[in-house]
Amino acid sequence: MGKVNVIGLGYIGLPTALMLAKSGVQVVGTDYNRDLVESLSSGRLTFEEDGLEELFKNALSEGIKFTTEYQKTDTYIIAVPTPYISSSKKLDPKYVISAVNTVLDVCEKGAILIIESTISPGSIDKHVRPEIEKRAFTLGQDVHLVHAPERIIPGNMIYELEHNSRTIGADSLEIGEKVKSLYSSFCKAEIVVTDIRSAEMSKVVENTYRDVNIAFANELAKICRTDNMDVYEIIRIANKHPRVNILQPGPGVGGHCISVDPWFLVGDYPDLTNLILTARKINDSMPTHVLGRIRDIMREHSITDISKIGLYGLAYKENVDDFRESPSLQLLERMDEHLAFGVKAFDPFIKKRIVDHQFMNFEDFINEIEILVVMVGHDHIKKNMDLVKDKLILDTKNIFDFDGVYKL
Ligand code: SAJ
Repeated sequence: MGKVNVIGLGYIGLPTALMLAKSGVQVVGTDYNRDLVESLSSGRLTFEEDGLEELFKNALSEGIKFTTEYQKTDTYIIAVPTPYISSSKKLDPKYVISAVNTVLDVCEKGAILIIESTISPGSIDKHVRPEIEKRAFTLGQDVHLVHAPERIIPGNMIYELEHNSRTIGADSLEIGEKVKSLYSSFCKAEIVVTDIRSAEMSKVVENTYRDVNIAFANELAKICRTDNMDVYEIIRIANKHPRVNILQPGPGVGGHCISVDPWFLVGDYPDLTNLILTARKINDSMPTHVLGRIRDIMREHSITDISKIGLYGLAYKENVDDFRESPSLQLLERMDEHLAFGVKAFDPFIKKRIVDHQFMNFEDFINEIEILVVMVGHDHIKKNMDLVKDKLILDTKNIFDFDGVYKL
C-alpha cells in the first residue's frame, strides 16, 4: 500500500490519521475546511481529547501532512459527516457521495476506498455503488469498496483506537485482509473481516443495543420514582447477577451516534421495530421527565422564578465538549416551546456561547441560582461539590451522595 489519504479530519478522521502516521504509515489528511487545515498544519489541534495532543506531536514528527486537496494514491479512508435528516429520520449521504466522487477523480487504478463514517445498513449498495458505476469504473477491479465503521468513544478515543476490536466489511477476502493489515498497524485487538452489509448492520446494531439498554434503565427510573424506590440501588444489586448488565438512567441520550443510529432501522423497517422505536421514545422523553422533577422541587420550595434554575452541563456527556443532540439542549428547547425562558446554564468544557443566559464562570453561575440541575457528570463538578452544597440539587447523573439531593 502506498500513502493513505484520510478524507475528513473531524472527531474520527483526525485521530485515525494521527494513529496511522504515528505507526509509520505515510499519511496525508484532507479536509475541505481551509481554516481547519491551516490550524492543523501550524500545529494547533481543533478539539480536545485525552492523549490527542501527544499523539498529534508524534504524528507531526512522523511527517503527516494536511491539505485541502485529495491525493493521487491507492488507499483512502473516508470519515466525513453523515448527518441525519431529523424530519424523515434518514441518513443524508451527500458528504460520502461527494467524497467518493472526488476520490474517483484522482485515485490510482485498483484503489481501495474505505468508508469509516457511520451509514445506515444498505447505504453502500444504495448510494455508493451506483456512483461508481455511473462513472464507468468496474467495482472489484478499478476500485474496491470497504466499510470499516469506527467504534471509539469520545473521551477515551485514543485508548480505544488501539484496544477496541474492529470490523472490516469488503467484497472480497483479499481486499478485506489487505485493509486489516493496514489497521493492524495501530489496532492491537481482533479485526473481523466480513461482507459490507454485515459491517454496516453490526455498527448500527451496537449503538441500538446501547440505546435499548439505556431506555430500560430510564424506564426503571420512572417506575421507581412513582413508588419512591432507589433505582440506582436496584440496578446495582441486579447487576450482581452474572448475566445482567443494566446501564444507568440519565437525563436523556445525546451525541451523534446512539440517539441517531436506531432511527435508521426504524426508518427502513417501520413494521418490525417496535422495541427499538419505543426505546427511542423513552430516551427522548427523559428531558421532559427532568422538567417534571424541576417542577416538583420548585413547588416544594415555593420557587416561582425560572431564572433561579441553573443547568450544569451542556455537553452530551461527561468530560467532552461535544454538545450535539445533548439532553440539556433538548430540555431548553422544550422549555422554549412552553415560553419558559431564563434558565441559566454553565459547562466548563464549552467556551463559546451556545445558549442564552450561559455563564462562563462557575462561581458567578452558582451565585445566581437556587436550584442546580446536574445534567452532566463532568469531573469538574465532582471536584467542586463543596461550592454547591447549600443549593437545592437535582442530580440526574447520581454523582452526589449527600442527603437532601434530589434524583431523577
Ligand atoms: N448514557 C446514559 N446511560 C448510560 C450510558 C450513556 O444515559 O449508562 C447516555 C450518555 O450520557 C450520552 C449518551 O447516552 O448522552 C451516549 O453516550 P455513550 O457514552 O453511551 O456513547 P457515545 O454516543 O459517546 O458513543 C457511542 C459508542 N457506542 C457504543 O458504546 C455501543 C461508541 O463506541 C461509538 O463509536 C459511537 O457511539 C459512535 O460513533 O457510533
